[in-house]
Amino acid sequence: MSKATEVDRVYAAVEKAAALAGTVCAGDKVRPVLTGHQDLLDEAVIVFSMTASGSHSGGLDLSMTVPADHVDPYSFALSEGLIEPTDHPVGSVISDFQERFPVGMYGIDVDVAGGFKKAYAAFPSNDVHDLEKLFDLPSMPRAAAENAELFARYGLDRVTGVSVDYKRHELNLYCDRATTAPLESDYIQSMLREMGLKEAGEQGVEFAKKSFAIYPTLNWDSSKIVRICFAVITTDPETTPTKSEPELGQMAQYANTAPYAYVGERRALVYGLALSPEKEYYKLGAYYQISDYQRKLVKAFDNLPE
Ligand code: GPP
Ligand code: MG
Repeated sequence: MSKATEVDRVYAAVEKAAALAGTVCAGDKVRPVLTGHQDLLDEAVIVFSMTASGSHSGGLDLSMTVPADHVDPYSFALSEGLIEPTDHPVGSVISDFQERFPVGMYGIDVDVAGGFKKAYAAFPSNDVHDLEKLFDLPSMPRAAAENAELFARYGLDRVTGVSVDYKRHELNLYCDRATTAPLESDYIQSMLREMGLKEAGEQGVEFAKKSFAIYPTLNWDSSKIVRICFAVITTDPETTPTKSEPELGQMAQYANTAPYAYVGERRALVYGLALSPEKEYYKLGAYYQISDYQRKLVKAFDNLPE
């Protein structure tokens, strides 16, 4: 397929996912990102993630992987005028990371209605890093080091990478589980309590037990943990973190109809249960394109005993 056709192919899928998620897709925000990465579109891992929301659409994000030898997503966004330069440390995380660590992969994230939103930087996959190493980055929120002991006690001290949200001024620490063994209910609830976050309901706990990744969100304003997300990877559209409507219905429709490009296989889905001090909400990402890495994860985690 020609490069222009590749952009149109992915853009059409983004529009379809946006309509399903009940949000608009702004061509002038999404197309520059696709065009700027057009050579990568056939190979990239691409996810369309919706946020389930009580009253209205919580929006849709497009995320795609960007190889480490490509211009990083933050530099790309600056050079394309998709974001303004800033003095806030949020603007230095990716360059601090690059200066000190090998990069396995970047990721770029666009709110399809609002524009460029996040950059991801991941360590090489055979090189999961101790959280401690990140404390040396001058741009790290102090909340990372201040919660180090707590993170270590709950096994959240080995990170695969970080994401930086330039709109919300937040940083996520992605912690993959080293095992597929289900988490214990007590572990989940006491972690939430100690972090000052809302405790999960019964359905939420059952869901969180099957997490393949857990990621806390920090900001630069306080040492408190902003929220945590339990993520479950599956091909089963019934694996929902809630039974409440209308979120359940929104997620079921999305899980069963979101566009995806790997014909003949089941759709790979990542459900998220996010808990802040006051509220819980749900996310659902449908992989539009996957790699063998996601296939392996799905296989490992989908076959967990109930
Ligand atoms: C998790 O963050 C999303 C990803 C890891 C998508 C990455 C996929 C790529 C193909 C790069 P989130 O969106 O749940 O976090 P938050 O809502 O805190 O921004
Ligand atoms: Mg997202």
